[in-house]
Amino acid sequence: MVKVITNFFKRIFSSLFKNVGDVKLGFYGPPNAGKTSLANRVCKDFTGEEMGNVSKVPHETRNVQFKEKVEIEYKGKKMTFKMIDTPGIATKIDYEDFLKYKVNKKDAKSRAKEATQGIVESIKWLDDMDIVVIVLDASENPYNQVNITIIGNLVARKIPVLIAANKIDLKKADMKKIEAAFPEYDVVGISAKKGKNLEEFYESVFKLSKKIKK
Ligand SMILES: Nc1nc2c(ncn2[C@@H]2O[C@H](COP(=O)(O)OP(=O)(O)OP(=O)(O)O)[C@@H](O)[C@H]2O)c(=O)[nH]1
Ligand SMILES: [Mg+2]
Repeated sequence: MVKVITNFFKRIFSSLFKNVGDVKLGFYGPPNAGKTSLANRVCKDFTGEEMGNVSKVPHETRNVQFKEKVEIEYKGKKMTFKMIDTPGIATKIDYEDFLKYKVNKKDAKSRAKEATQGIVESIKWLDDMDIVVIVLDASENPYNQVNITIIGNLVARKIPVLIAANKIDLKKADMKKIEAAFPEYDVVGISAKKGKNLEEFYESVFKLSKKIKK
């Protein structure tokens, strides 16, 4: 009987507060930007485990992958996240692009097919996110259809967005250009690979979590 009553109150409580429980943190962005590298870095820091494979070949992540109960600590404060690493979103996938990475034709074709399905999956999961980190390569031109489409989708769904300008260790990285492209969003420059500026990243994620619509 006690259990029935507890469950009843739990149900009422969670229907009142949609975001009760762990914060669903999605990593979105174009292929090869470093989403998995960043997700791995965060996971490794706080759980000791990694999330998935990293590769210089684009579309390495072709299925949405999850890590539950990642407790991030920043300046003595703790928050628990469900992390979601997603396949890179692209407007065009051509199997021939994989051939230059010494992927054989058959594998390149199946990689292209899986990558296309992966994009559909990424978009499908968007609705489920509480907050989203858009991971961009800071050495590349930020003005492109993919970035604009992802941000537009998030704004329409009122999902708080943080832009992580990754690969700031590269000479070509241009933070000013990224900031100028997205003046109305928080932009944090990081290097997932070298572990640069992660503290600032965690601070921004905590700040972002306060913006979740109840
Ligand atoms: N120089 C540099 N390279 C990085 C950094 N972060 C990731 N990389 C490299 O960028 C490539 C792509 O990294 P991933 O983490 O697989 O990128 P992703 O966004 O998950 O890519 P998809 O799964 O294909 O969408 C790899 O070769 C990484 O080693 C960084 O901070 N600096
Ligand atoms: Mg990936």
